Amino acid sequence: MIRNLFLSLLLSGFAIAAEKPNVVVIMADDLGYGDVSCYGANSFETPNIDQLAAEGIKFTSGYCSASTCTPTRYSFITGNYAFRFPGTGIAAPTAPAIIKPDVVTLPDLLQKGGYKTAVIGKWHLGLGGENGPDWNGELRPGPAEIGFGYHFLLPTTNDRVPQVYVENSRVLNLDPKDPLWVGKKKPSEDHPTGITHRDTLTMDWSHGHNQTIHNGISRIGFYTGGESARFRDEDLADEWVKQSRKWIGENKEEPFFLFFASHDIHVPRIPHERFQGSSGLGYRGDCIIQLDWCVGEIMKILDENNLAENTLVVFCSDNGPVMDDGYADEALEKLGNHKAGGPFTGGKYSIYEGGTRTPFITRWKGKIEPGESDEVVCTIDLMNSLASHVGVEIPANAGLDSLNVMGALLGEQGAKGRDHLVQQGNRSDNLSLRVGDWKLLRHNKGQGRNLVVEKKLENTTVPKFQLINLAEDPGEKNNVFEAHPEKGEVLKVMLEKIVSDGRTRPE
Ligand code: NG6
Ligand code: CA
Repeated sequence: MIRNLFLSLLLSGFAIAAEKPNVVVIMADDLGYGDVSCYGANSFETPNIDQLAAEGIKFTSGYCSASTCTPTRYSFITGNYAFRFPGTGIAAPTAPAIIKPDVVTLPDLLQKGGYKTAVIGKWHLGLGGENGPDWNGELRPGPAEIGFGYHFLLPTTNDRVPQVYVENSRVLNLDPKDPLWVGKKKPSEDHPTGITHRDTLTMDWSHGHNQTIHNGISRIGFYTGGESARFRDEDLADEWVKQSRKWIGENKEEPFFLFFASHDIHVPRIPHERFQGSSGLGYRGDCIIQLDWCVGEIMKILDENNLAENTLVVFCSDNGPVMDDGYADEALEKLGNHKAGGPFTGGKYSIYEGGTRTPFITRWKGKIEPGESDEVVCTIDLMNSLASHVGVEIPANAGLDSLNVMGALLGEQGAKGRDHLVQQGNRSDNLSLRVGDWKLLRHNKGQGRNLVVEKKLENTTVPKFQLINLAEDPGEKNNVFEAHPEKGEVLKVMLEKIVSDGRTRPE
């Protein structure tokens, strides 16, 4: 009896020693540094995100690791720079699972640490084996095989087909009598597309995005069937919140990790009717208001369950802003004075700061002292930081580029963020390297993308190498490579070594 008491005291002592907060990572889609009011937007308000920042740490050098979706998400989950792994670029609707079951992931490590894990929202990391997704059967491998105990997904990204939810490896509400077919080729001569039925569209396309039509919007890719499983674009945000409320309610007794992968503000930007017109900036702005609402709801869910004081919330984005990304949704026309990239140059697809430096906020009530931090932190670091914090060891051959910056994420006195960071563009050989205030940009083929985010996307000719002093020139206007040749050379060699070494996390 006494021995048992002693044992249980000892065990509970250990439980206290390894601090295991719940973790909610809210990743926005295509949200720029200047797209929320606490980061300088003044054409509209984002009160919930502002409140999160006021209660936590607002990072001024918070990054995602790439300026498009799939590679950033790949790196967030695996801790590996995506440029090292071919096949991690923007995934097609029929892409097989990009992260194979044998890869050690962030959710794997947290599961090992006793966490319940879930991803709710946009996936865009492929599903299924070599032949791609089996839409009418089991969509494996997928999130379930790489550490997520539960998933409720938009399988690709919503400008790509199909518009169905996937819950625990199956398309939800699918009627076997009406199978879902998804493919790259037009299924029949008379299959309506954004080209043949352009006059029926409720939102016109501007480039690409002119294949199968669903909900009045034409998409990338073709599909037929699965009518009973199809959703309305307007309802996505509500669905993510609803499923999160349910999952958190059911899993709050154990430590949990929720990856809340919002689709806002990716194209097609179709906010719920109640948000339409709310920003004055057209649907792009309205989707930011919708995203802000989601953040407020997640905070409410934590409060309702009395969880705010033992939950670390991380708010981030998967890449920087873009205006016209394939639909005529008036993002550019209604922009006014709004600066989606804040003070930075470039946006989605680019290796300028606007492509990867985004809003980045951490909040943990009662633990994190509210404030602002200029330490460099990146979504790729969450794997090492969280696993280390909860006391789970990372195998030597995993999380190759994930660094432990937990002290910085928690705002601990004197704690440092990264001393260097590689940023990847749309082309995986366009890389930049930030070391302190210095930044080297390498455009391997001399082609950059949309340096000015307030312009239609285009390729721009740029020097192969540029050197920038971010402290003096955050807008990356002055290439000082020739004025500081030694500095430029040092960074060039360092970048080459980072690429050829195959890892940056010390062994
Ligand atoms: C591009 C698409 C763009 C968007 C992007 C992926 C065209 C012309 N452009 O190829 O609309 O879908 O891929 O965005 O098709 S991401 O945020 O998911 O990476
Ligand atoms: Ca994105």
